[in-house]
Amino acid sequence: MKDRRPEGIEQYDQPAGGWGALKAVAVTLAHQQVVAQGTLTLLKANQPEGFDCPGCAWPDPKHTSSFEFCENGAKAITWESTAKRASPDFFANHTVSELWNWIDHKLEDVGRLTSPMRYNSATDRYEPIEWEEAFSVIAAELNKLDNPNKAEFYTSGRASNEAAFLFQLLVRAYGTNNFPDCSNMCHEATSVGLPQSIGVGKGTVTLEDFDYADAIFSFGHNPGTNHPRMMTTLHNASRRGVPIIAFNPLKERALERFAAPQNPIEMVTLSSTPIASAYHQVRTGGDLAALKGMMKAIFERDAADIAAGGSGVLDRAFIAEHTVGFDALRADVETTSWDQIVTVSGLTKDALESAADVYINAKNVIVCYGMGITQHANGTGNVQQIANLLMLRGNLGRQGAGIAPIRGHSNVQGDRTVGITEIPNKALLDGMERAFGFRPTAEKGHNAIEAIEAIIAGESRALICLGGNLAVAMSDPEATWEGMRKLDLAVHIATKLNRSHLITAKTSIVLPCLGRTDLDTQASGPQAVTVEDSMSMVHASRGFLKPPSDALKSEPAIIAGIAKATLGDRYGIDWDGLIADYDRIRDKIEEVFPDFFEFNKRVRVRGGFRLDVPASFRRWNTKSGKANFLLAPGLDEDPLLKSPDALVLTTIRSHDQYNTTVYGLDDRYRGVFGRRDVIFINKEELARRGLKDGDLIDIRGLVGTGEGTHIVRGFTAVEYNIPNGSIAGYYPEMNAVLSLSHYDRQSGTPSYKGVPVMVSAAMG
Ligand SMILES: Nc1nc2c(c(=O)[nH]1)N[C@H]1C(S)=C(S)[C@@H](COP(=O)(O)OP(=O)(O)OC[C@H]3O[C@@H](n4cnc5c(=O)[nH]c(N)nc54)[C@H](O)[C@@H]3O)O[C@H]1N2
Ligand SMILES: Nc1nc2c(c(=O)[nH]1)N[C@H]1C(S)=C(S)[C@@H](COP(=O)(O)OP(=O)(O)OC[C@H]3O[C@@H](n4cnc5c(=O)[nH]c(N)nc54)[C@H](O)[C@@H]3O)O[C@H]1N2
Ligand SMILES: [Mo]
Repeated sequence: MKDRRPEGIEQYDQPAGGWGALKAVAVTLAHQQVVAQGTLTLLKANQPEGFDCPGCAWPDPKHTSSFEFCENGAKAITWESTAKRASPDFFANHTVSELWNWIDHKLEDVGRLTSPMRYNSATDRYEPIEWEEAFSVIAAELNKLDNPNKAEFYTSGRASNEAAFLFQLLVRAYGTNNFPDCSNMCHEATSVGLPQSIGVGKGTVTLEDFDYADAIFSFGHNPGTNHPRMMTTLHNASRRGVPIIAFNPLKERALERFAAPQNPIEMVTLSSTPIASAYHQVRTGGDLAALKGMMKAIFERDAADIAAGGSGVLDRAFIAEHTVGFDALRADVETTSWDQIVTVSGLTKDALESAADVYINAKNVIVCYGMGITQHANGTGNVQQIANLLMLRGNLGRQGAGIAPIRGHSNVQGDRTVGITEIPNKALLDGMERAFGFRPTAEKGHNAIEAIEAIIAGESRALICLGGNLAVAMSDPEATWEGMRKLDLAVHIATKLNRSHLITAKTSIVLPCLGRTDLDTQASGPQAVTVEDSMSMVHASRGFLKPPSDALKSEPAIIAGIAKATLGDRYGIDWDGLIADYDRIRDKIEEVFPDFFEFNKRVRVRGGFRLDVPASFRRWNTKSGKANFLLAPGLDEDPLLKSPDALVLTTIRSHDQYNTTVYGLDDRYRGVFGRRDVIFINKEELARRGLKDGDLIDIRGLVGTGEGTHIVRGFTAVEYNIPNGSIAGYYPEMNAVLSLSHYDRQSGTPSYKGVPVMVSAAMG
């Protein structure tokens, strides 16, 4: 049986976690040559005196007494603390044209960057440059622009609060709000959708709430791979008998069965705990229909209960006191037919009714969700329907209940909190004026899509990236890369080499920075930075490893260097003073954002502190002063998906990658080994096209003409358990079929998980 499958494709029968996870870590440590130092490093991750793991934004338990084992956290840490180096010698030996042909995995695997480098087009190589010279070249280019809105300033979510705050200070003092950031590609539908619904763009639950939940729903996220520490929470909930209901087109292994590496009995007996009590394989893009189906069933149960003399199943007191818009929502849901709901969601009425029953029978419900919900043309609508579902039974603002968007990058939420936004509100502008004596422009700036559009149009001339790999993370690389090559200035503050650095502009500079695990020493001594997790807990992070090279600077120091060279003494900002002691940066953060009161004091308390999330206390910062039931008319997430031959492609992460960072070519839990050039598709859809398991196929995106060609050729079709109409492939390889024009109009989030495509046998 096994040898009839395509090469590298196997059935994976083990639970997630367990010995497989420990083995994977041992292999990673050895490969990165950090065995002794690495193991020690892992023990300090997410400990009160240690550093914040750069792996994800899942919170730490309050009483971190034991080491929380996490396979993918270990990979993220090891990848950063590697003994390998991308030194000037390396760049002398390889032209940029040569490096361009390397796969993404190999580029980052060269190791940590050790010296500032500038691209020389005559030699086609990156060559060393002194820091001060780099800063003055950047300053000259920025000051050459006749309008500050011609520069784009990208933030990836690993930047600390201190780095992000200084970055926004630099950019606002320079004079623009062009803040494309990774959140625009990620949870922006949350940041835009939830303020309208409940008055705050953040989750309402804390980690402790999971101990009091009576049911947990999981929509479109894959914690076994992307937030492995969440498995401890789900594992404990499952053992308490709490139903966990998953909605996901793919049967993700960790949501099915998980063996906790912390649990000696499960490890020794090779046993595991079932996680999801019900697994609904919703069609890609079918969540809006599934959510409306659940609500429809709830309304039907409610009517039946009242007819039988009961008091109904809704929390009518909550709805009356705390919400507006209930009647309109009910009308919208009741006029949607079961036929439509079943067709679009791909789930039976029975399945949706049983999910509704679990919801109704639980006193306290938490709904968790991830990219399967947000990265759709109606991502904002999806998020708001989740809020509606919770509001029906008052599952907001009380213990054990609430909404839990599971954030991606370890500080993506904090970066937004401290001012990375293209639409500054009055409080932010007032705060900046109070703290720095100047009022920044209020003019709306660019988000990620708008920034790329402006770059392609030739309107934006400079791009400065605080981390990340924007060119690869974005849709439509063909069009994006061509645009970026026309820039006058591209600057990347980075730990490792990636493809974005190889897309050279007239002037291209790579500035190597310290990572989370590295010791950061400034004039006043060793520094700590702070981060905010998915549940609004702010805490300190202190690296302790000897930096990979003496030439490295911290992100705050690099930003200050660019600022001093570019702005001189504009507004009298004491950049050197801020860098000498990060407490001073935190004092400024507190001045701008009063929620950070007594910042330096509170962050020194073990475990840190929680920022105020008004909706957690039933305070609704909305225009109506109440929580709003909001409508998402219709069911079709996207009319573009309607073509009869179209399949809906969703782009997913393997178990061996961190966004565009590809640690290795395996995806253990999905049974894929040594390759990523695969498309998951079911037997029926294969047969319908005269194809079979292992055939080579071409995938053509159906949105957007006149941009890139939107074709990926010669990938291998892998027969997989996935609903009709849905297929899946890996990000970033599949970004080539995506159009830049295909995104959620409300939030700007690209539709990475709902891409209409045609699939056919590979040509030639
Ligand atoms: N190891 C590791 N950790 C990470 C990351 C990483 O790449 N690697 N990335 C970090 C970042 S920035 C982020 S944002 C998070 C991402 O974490 P997740 O939110 O888990 O993101 P994905 O893996 O892209 O997709 C999540 C799930 O959505 C499902 N899905 C796809 N389409 C649909 C749909 O239409 N409906 C539903 N209901 N489900 C769907 C997929 O099958 C997959 O299981 O993880 C963070 N943590
Ligand atoms: N098709 C498709 N596209 C997607 C997604 C998808 O699901 N499908 N997901 C989207 C999502 S959720 C996100 S968040 C984006 C991610 O987009 P980005 O955040 O831009 O990308 P990353 O891959 O996380 O960035 C990796 C690079 O960050 C740099 N780096 C690592 N650590 C540090 C550090 O400490 N400091 C600095 N300065 N640099 C560092 C390294 O050079 C590394 O190469 O991609 C988006 N793109
Ligand atoms: Mo993300």
